[in-house]
Amino acid sequence: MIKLYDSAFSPFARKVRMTLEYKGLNYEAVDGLLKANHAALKAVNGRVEVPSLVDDGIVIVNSADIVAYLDYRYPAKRVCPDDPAARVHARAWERVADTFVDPILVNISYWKWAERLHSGGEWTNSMIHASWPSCARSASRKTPPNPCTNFPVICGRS
Ligand SMILES: N[C@@H](CCC(=O)N[C@@H](CS)C(=O)NCC(=O)O)C(=O)O
Repeated sequence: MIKLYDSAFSPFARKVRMTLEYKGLNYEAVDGLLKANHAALKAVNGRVEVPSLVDDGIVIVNSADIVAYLDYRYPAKRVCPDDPAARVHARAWERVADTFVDPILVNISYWKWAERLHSGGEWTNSMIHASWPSCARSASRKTPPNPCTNFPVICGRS
């Protein structure tokens, strides 16, 4: 059975969870950031980061690599398009989400809720401004029809 070192607070782990669920794969999720699971996670990933995935003795770390592995190993219901141009487009969106969109969402949701100092406000505004050129570039790229348009969240279409 696939084992996912997960965390409800991690947007990277959420990306992997969404991929597993979209593909209908059975998996066991453990909260990798719980103190009780620290040693187990460290044994598979020296950086002690989620998401980390173990499948049939293979350890994969880093969300983009995990998604790419799952698409290759379980090709039914692919999340990344086969067409080369569409693939480049999808990866560009993934990078924008990983570097800008998710940190902004985390900052204005979890940390705001947890009343962390510096959440929301200036930091969020500066991130939104910094991310704008990348978002605009990704949105304006011409891309061929995408085979997974029926999965709006991953492909960014509705
Ligand atoms: N580039 C990595 C980033 C993973 C990452 O930053 N994970 C964070 C949670 S979002 C983590 O595990 N941090 C360890 C900690 O908080 O102790 C990926 O895409 O998977």
